[in-house]
Order: sequence, then structure tokens, then C-alpha cells
Amino acid sequence: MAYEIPCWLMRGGTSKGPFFRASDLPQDIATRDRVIMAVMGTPDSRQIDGLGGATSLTSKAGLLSIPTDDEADLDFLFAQVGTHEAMVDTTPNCGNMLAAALPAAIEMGMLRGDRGRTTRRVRTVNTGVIAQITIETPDGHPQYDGDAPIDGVPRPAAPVSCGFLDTQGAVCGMLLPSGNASDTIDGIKVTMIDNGMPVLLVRAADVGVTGYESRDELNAHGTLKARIEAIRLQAGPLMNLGDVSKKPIPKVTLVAAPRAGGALCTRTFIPHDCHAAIGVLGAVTVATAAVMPGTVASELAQAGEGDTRTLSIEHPSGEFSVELGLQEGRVVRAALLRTARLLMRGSVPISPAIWPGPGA
Ligand code: NQM
Repeated sequence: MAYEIPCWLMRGGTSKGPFFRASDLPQDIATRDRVIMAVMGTPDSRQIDGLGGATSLTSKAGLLSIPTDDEADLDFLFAQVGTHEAMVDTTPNCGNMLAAALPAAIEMGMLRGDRGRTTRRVRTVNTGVIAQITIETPDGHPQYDGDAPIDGVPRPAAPVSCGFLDTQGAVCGMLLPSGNASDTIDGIKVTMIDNGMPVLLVRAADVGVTGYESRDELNAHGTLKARIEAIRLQAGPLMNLGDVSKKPIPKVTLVAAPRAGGALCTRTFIPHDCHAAIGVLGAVTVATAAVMPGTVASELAQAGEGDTRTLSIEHPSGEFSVELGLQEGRVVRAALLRTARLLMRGSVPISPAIWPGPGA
């Protein structure tokens, strides 16, 4: 008989995927990753034999546990799962899936919600980044219905407020891993930066596009993709990420002047396909570059003034507002709004050939 793993399928922001209690999965990492791939239907570009949605934004999983220290209330391990490629990567952060972690933990009975609103510190185990998350819990249980709209999700829902501190260099070790606000790779001026997500910024005009194209147009642009991938591969070691040929980071964001009243217009490759919107920590990192002198983003951005600024980052399906807190010109805090929803709860049967279950 197949062993059945308890599972909560969640949408977090503009991503979705199954959430598990980490203790319900194999503790050995190689077996755990085989189980996660089997659940998602990986490797297969259609993920027809699993829960994965055949795109990188819908091929993600979350593993939750209660920390043993008191730095955080909940530990969230994010797994980016390959579609056609047999890969489970726990190196990057994902601010979208993070938005679903607290409601999922309450659904699982791992944490109790407060009456009204619940605020907890959620640590992304991948990098140690801690976020303060607040959700609506009128009777102690997550409420998903609400009127907060986010671009990239068709219906408004209850707000999930996310506050981040100390995200600088979360993955690369330094905010500007090369030590410079801009560098030149293949004759193109770039900015390599990590304020929670490693991002390689390139002016769209420098690679022959406007930066206002649709996602489909950019996804069909083979020569553009080859050109930015060549730059990305050279940026990997300069960003302390080593060989990134099989890694989903750094992301590549093409930037252009805003044209819808925002701070900056973006098209983000994650890393090979154009994002329908922009990732959460990706947006925080791009907004940070926009307020830093000398980056390729600041030259084009309407970045505002003062120690608290809200930057609207334009993307293919709308905009993403990020509030930045600065101290002496440095970004020290970021806050933003997401929504999340429980899509299904149940259990996933696992072939005994992959994992016979605990204690078997
Ligand atoms: O940047 C997509 C997403 C993400 C990651 C990606 C994310 C983030 O939209 O924090 O959320 O950049 O691959 O979920």
C-alpha cells in the first residue's frame, strides 16, 4: 500500500504549491527530494503525473517546522522544483510562497492563530531571512476572503502583510557582491545586487528591446534570451554563486523608465522565462537598486525622496508596490502586501518504490 503524506495545497501571492510538515517527509535529503519530485511529477515538462503546474511559479513546495530557538516562530524551507529537469533547489528565497506559510501552519495545527489578526516571525530556512507576517484570523482561523487586490491574481483576497529586515546579501553574502554598483559584462553595463534575491539588472535598451514588450513577445525572443543567459552565466561567479547554468538564480531583470506612473518598468527572467509579474524579494531587490546611486536602475527610475518611500515596480501584468525604509541612504527595511489561499487539503500517496513511509 502506498504511504500517504498529509498535504496542504496553497496559493502564496502569484505562486502556488503543496505545503508539508517537514516531519512528515523523509529526513534524508536525497530521499526527501525524490519524494518531492514524485509529488510534483518531475522530471516532465508537463508534470502530468503530479501536482506541479508545469511552470516555475507553480512548481514550488514549502516545508514547515517549529524552530527550536526563539529567533522565529515558524521555519519555512522553500523548495524550487524543476519541471523538465530532475532538480530540487533550496538555495533561493521565495517571498510569494512565504506569504502562504503562516496560514498553512495554522491549518496544519502547528501554530494557533490569535483572535482578529495573527502576527508571527517566519524564518526562511534557505537563507535565514526572517519576515514578520500578519494575516487576518477573525476567530483564530485564517480568513482568505477579502478585498486586497494584487496584480497577477484575478480576485482580491485577505491581505498578508510582509515585513523584511536584514535581507542584504541574503544569498550572495553582500548587497553588491562584486563590490560595485555597476560592472560591464560582454560590453553591457549591468548591476549585480542581492537584497533578498540575487538579481542581475540590465537596461532593456542595451540588449535591443524597449522593456515594454509583453511576456509572450519576450519569451519568443530566442536571440535576446541567449544573450542575457550568456551574461548571467558570467555573473554567477562574480555574485559568489559559482556555476549557475543549472541554478534558478540570479534572476535577470530588464529595466526601462516607468511609463504607468510607477518608479521603474521591469521584465524579469526567472531565469529563462519571463515572469508574468515579478517575485517578491526580486521586487525588493530591484526597488533597492532603484534608490542606490550608480546602478543601472537608478539612472532610469523615479525613486522619490525621504527615508520612507513606496516604489511601484511596473511589470508585465501591473505593478508591485514595495515600501522601503532607509537609514543614511541605506535600505534597512522593506514592507509589502501579498494575499494567500488554501486551495485543497488532503494527502498524497507515494509509490513504495520511491519511499515506503516512515519506519518501513
Ligand atoms: O522573488 C519567482 C515568485 C518568485 C520568487 C522567481 C519570489 C521572490 O514570483 O521572492 O517570490 O523569481 O522565481 O514566486
